[in-house]
Amino acid sequence: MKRILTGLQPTGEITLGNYIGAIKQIVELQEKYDSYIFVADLHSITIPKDPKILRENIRKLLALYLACGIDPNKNTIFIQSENEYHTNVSWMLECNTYFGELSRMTQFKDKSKKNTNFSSGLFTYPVLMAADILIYDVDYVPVGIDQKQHVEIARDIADRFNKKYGKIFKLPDALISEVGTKIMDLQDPYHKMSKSSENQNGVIRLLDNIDLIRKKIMSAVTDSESIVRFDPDNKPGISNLINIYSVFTHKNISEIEEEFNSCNYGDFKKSVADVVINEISKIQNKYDEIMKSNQIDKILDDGIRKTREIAKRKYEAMKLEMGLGR
Ligand code: ATP
Ligand code: LTN
Repeated sequence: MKRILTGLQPTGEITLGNYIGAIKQIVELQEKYDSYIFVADLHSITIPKDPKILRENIRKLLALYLACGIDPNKNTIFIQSENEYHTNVSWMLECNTYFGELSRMTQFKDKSKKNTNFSSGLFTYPVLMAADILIYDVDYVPVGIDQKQHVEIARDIADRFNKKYGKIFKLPDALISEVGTKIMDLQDPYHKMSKSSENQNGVIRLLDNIDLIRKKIMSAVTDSESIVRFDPDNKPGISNLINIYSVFTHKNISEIEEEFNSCNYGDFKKSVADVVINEISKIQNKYDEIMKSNQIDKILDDGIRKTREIAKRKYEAMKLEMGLGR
């Protein structure tokens, strides 16, 4: 069985973008792959975090994984920092990664621009991500398009390492979902909807109050043409809503354009809000139940036991080939 792995950062409550770009994909893929999903808490501290909030976010994210349909019987679920081999392996890979290639990462360029005093972790972040992936001999890494470059560098690092030290790693491929790959901010449809966005009105969070979700969709930025037509360059707001509607209804773009061809934007937005709310309210109900139960700890104990064993084997194999230790 082919293996997939992905992780989300506990940087805040997850958004509709994360749900569509990452979680929904895993829920489909878990049926036919050996699936690993984790909470990338070590990645989240590349930008300083309040410890108390971080710990709460880790738990919330895990509960949301389950509430969104990630099945613990079909997935190995764990927290990155509980598996110390990830950082060990990351260091060994870092010593086989060039400064130049990390400097070309667009996410690093964007995030470092926002903060002049950024940590070196922000720079080496893709190497830790490569360790997360390469430890498990993963075939595919389901991610949104913004992470594609990081999966590609993981592949380059693996290939270089294999050529230098012998075949230790499997070369992974990114798996990008076709529809709704990039959900845009509702107030600023030129930028992706992001957990850490400053303007709350453009971002739908899975735990937002249902009335607030409707309000955010109804006030999404559109254009003056008043025709529901998919044209991301000229009509990014409406195209984004079409994308969202398409994901939740499984209708394709031309079917949607036809369905709303004589509707105004208000009617279209109402339909978008209805389908989004229908799905999110089910998730919220499950989330409340999960938070009240103690199932998360049991799942994590199983996950860490299994992943530590796998990671230790890879780490030992790397050490041997690299001449480290006795
Ligand atoms: P941050 O604001 O902290 O950078 P983020 O919302 O961009 O967070 P990540 O934790 O970086 O989210 O990403 C988690 C997963 O969700 C990744 O696979 C990423 O590609 C996907 N993702 C994030 N934002 C979107 C989006 N707007 N549309 C589709 N997929 C997304
Ligand atoms: N960098 C990713 C989170 C992440 C990840 C991974 C995704 C860390 N390690 C390994 C896939 C595979 C992000 O910010 N979304």
